[in-house]
Amino acid sequence: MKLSRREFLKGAAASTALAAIGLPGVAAAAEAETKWVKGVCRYCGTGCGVLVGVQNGKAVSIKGDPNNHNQGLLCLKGAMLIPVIYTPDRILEPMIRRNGKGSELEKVSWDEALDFAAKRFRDTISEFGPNAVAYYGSGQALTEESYLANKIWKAGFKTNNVDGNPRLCMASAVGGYTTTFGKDEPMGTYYDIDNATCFFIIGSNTSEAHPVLFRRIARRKQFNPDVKIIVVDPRRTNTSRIADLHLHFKPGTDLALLNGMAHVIIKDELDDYRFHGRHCVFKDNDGSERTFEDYKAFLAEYTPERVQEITGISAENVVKVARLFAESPNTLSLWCMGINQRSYGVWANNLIHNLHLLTGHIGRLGASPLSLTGQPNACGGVRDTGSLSHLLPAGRVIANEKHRNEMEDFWGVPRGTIQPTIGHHAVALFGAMATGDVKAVFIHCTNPAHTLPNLNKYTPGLQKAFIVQTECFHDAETTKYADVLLPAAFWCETDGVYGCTERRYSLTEQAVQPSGNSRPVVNIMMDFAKRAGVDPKLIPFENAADIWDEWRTLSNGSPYNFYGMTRERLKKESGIRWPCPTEDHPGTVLRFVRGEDPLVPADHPEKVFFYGNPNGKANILFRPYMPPFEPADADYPFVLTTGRVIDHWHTATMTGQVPELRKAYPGAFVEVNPEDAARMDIRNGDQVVLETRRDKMTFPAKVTDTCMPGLVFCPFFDKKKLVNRLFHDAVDNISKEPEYKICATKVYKQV
Ligand code: MGD
Ligand code: MGD
Ligand code: SF4
Repeated sequence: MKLSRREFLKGAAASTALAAIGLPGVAAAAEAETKWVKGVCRYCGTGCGVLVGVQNGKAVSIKGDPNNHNQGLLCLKGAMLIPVIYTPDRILEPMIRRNGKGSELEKVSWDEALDFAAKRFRDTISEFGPNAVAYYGSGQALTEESYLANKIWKAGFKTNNVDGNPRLCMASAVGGYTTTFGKDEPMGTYYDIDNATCFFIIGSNTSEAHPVLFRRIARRKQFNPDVKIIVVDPRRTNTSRIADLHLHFKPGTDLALLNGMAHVIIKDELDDYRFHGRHCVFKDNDGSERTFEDYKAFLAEYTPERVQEITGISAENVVKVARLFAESPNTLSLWCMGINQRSYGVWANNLIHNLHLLTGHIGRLGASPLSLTGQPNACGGVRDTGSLSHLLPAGRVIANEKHRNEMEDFWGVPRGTIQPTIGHHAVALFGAMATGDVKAVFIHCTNPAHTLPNLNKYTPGLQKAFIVQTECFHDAETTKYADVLLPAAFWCETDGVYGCTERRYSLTEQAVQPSGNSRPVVNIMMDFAKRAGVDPKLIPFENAADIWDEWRTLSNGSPYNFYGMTRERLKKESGIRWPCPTEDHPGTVLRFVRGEDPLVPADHPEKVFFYGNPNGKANILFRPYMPPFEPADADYPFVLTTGRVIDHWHTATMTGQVPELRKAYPGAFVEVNPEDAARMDIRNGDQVVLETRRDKMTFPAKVTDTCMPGLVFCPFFDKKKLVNRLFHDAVDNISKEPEYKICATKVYKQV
């Protein structure tokens, strides 16, 4: 049955309204005895507020928080969180492998496990120096955990080998914001969705990856049919089904399209000369200043016809999309991994910003370049706390001596404690483990044995290095390599802050006691660090609330100021957006805008002030088109792309525990276009081989027009089919984020 777009919109708008029907429900009679505890959904960067229902000390139900931005709504994953807490797969006791890799994990006491782990770290540092140890963290860890780990490793162990999975995810967005605006994090918020008149959705399958936001977009369209939705994606997804214009194009060619749009906008005089003349500086790729005329000359080659040749998008549609973008009263760009996970991901981010700066679609409600964050706390926990190998908290960088000194003074350690050289980024870290340069790693809240690119190359590192891992579920692939496995309290069994896409920080309060012998990770880390020789003065905390207070104080005076968000306030309110410098400040909707953002002086002569750069202006950067690292060729004629499905979270260690979600997607598959399938005599369910330059694997075929001809798609949730074994490990030169979206492959039917 084919649905009309109108019918689809209605369905799309309704499909995520699960909280309203109470899932899983609380019996009406028991409702009165239920205590509701406020928190945030454990899964995606949408950051929906939740209320956890507790009876007799047990979490029994969940519903959307009506006071948070999601207005009481949750998607199916969020609504099904409760059974994940109590799955029999939970790790309930500390364990060690006394006789090395390959031996059995044995249950031991906390003392024995922590002493075993700490001794190995202490011995490694004294024999090989601090850079022989590392921390590999997560955009799903609580803010307090990431801030603490960053401090322990950089100032305590004195190594900058602190990185994590946001490197696989948001690093290109960070690179984009910092190279264009001087500081990371978006200026926009979810209110932009309610005010946009044109959505430019590029490289984001919002309907599956950010379902509650997708519902908000669909509703905006449903009630305002003149609002235009443009989707730029080589796949026909549920997101593209609500689009007025879907550009189904050759993967990896976005840079040409984005430059082509800028070309048309300037040629048709649709640029906002007044805006970019006052607020922007044009810069060549080498950083040198250029003029608007130089920019025009740079764009000259990106004619609609040339863009058509590169991308496969008709010249007519290149003109159409450029005009829609520029002429709409308020254009909102939303993007995610189709842009970030690319060998030129930072450049692609810059080119989206260029379009907003050129047209002046920025600094008003509904007009913004809003990068969608994937994980629930990649923004608040990792980007803002600077828990990556080249960063320090609140927008500081390792390479800047003044920044290092500021942090040394704040943390009370001697000047020179923080190393001046950056540490290993994620992919390089696992390479250094394989060569033996890094010998002991603390892995927290991430599953790299499943999610790193080119797995055959990097699992030897996990096999060789000493691994201390905090986890909740035995199912995680990385536990196979753990020498010490530490059971972590899960989600509402502990308390901490998550910061989502829109600079909003929300607190999850502890609702129930940790299962079995699991413990809050901040306590595990502090105990471990002290045993491993870190000066206890560096860790003067009792709990997460103390750590939050230190971090909040540190943010004061910085461009990430959230000093006004006390723990008490976060308990009362359902999320606050920074900047929020004082306890009576309501938080900021429009960043960089006078009268809205408290960091813009009230008497500043300009309405918009990009204070992230010293000159107060944003950069319009000249970024030429570059092809992906491994395009299809005569030997490997298909492009393989990977990504998500709505019902599973990453490696399915959590969603896989819920029968309803598991049944929706029991295993991985490969999507093949009907034309390609007919040529190769492939039918639904046939076993199809994907063979790349790294490895080959078989998957059941799903014949569907989702992919354009020449493209195949595999989800990566299935640990029985580790599709990342097929992928290369090329990374973006600036952000070091891997290109998970494009690799060349052969496709054939298994005989
Ligand atoms: P993906 O499926 O990775 O999801 O959210 P998304 O980025 O929206 O890929 C996005 C889209 O990029 C796909 O539709 C793909 O076809 C398209 N794409 C591929 N190549 C190109 C290209 O060259 N150009 C363009 N323009 N598009 C391309 C990711 C986000 O989701 C993240 S980062 C995380 S961490 C969360 N994970 C997650 C999850 O695991 N499951 C679910 N259900 N939701 C999640 N939400 C978050
Ligand atoms: P997750 O399944 O989210 O995947 O990669 P990972 O972070 O490796 O891993 C989280 C782990 O933490 C799980 O093992 C979970 O059981 C555990 N966990 C859950 N809750 C807790 C807790 O409270 N405490 C502790 N200690 N542990 C907990 C995600 C990564 O994958 C990301 S973010 C991206 S964007 C990349 N996307 C991507 C892609 O698009 N394609 C391909 N092919 N690969 C990709 N890999 C990357
Ligand atoms: Fe959770 Fe994301 Fe679903 Fe909201 S949209 S309920 S944050 S998974």
